[in-house]
Amino acid sequence: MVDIKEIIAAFPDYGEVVGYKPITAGHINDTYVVDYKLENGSLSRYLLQRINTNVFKMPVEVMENVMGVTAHLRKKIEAYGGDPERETLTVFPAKDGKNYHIAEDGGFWRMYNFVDNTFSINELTNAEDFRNAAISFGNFQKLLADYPIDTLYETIPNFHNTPSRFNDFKVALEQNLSGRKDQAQPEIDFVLAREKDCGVIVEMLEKGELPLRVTHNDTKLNNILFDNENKKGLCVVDLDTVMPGSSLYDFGDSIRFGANTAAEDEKDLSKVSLSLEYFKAYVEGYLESAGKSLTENEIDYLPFSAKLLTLECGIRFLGDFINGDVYFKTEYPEHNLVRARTQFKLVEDIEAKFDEMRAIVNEVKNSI
Ligand code: GN1
Ligand code: MG
Repeated sequence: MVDIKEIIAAFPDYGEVVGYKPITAGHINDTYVVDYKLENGSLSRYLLQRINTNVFKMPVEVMENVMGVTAHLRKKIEAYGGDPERETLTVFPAKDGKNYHIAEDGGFWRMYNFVDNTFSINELTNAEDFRNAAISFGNFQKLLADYPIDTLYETIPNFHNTPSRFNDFKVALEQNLSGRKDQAQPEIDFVLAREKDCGVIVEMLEKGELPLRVTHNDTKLNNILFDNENKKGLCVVDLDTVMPGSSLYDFGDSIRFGANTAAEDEKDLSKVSLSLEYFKAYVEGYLESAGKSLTENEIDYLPFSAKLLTLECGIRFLGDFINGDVYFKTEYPEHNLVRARTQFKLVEDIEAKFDEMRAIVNEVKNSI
């Protein structure tokens, strides 16, 4: 067990520590909220996170990316008259001046501001919230459009390289480290039947048919903080995977998570489907905010990206199940298999609705 007090002590004494608690957010890092009482009696809240170094093997470079990206965003936000303290994350260095602290057990920690008066969404109840999410991620992409892409470290190589994910999956099958391969034969067959889809985006990037951009790469709906006051997207968080990539990665992953009519780990597959209403709202918000900077191909492949990113995530969940749950946090033994099934059900539904999705993109494209 880590001694959180010791970790907190490595960061500046903002005031008296009056409380700290873990929050369950994300499948990778560990996050705590720390409350300080300041000298003037007011409370100030910070976010303390342990970066999962099994996943992020280059945590120092992750922090360099985060520092660079947040500095860039801060300047842009100031320029348009926004509030950089709330509209992007701020890293608070440790007492030794580094932007991280390595604990005795090797744990890699960092401190962020906690953006007050915000909420996050795990499951949508209306299309308007999703439209706002699209505007946030679209703006995020626009604000980073002139970021010097060559200065970004590729902190997880081949993160959205689906053929490389497919190969990892085949290795997992061969090794069958968990011995659970037999429990997942229909799901394995589902993946193997879709091998040829895997290379589409990567090959277009290689051929220059899609531009390389600075992308977020983990555009789950709950990686946006919404403003309590106006209910609009305020701050894009979870910047650890900001890397060079395709805009389609960000669009596709948003749809995978947000336009699913059920949770990412819903067991009842009859509840899992692609909401065309939510899809349309996201396309509208995204094209409204980022549309003018996108190429024809980037727009035309939006529906395909939803399918591919959902397939890819399912491949990763299933691979992790077969590897013995070594990557994603799980709450019960079959959790990764359940997540994979959900993704594959969604892929199937996207395949069934593909023409309608294309029609929606064309309709929205022609209206902007
Ligand atoms: C992980 O940490 P979190 O929950 O934001 C994963 C994403 C997956 C996602 C699936 C670094 O994101 O790639 O899409 O789970 N992050 C990493 O829910 O692998
Ligand atoms: Mg993440």
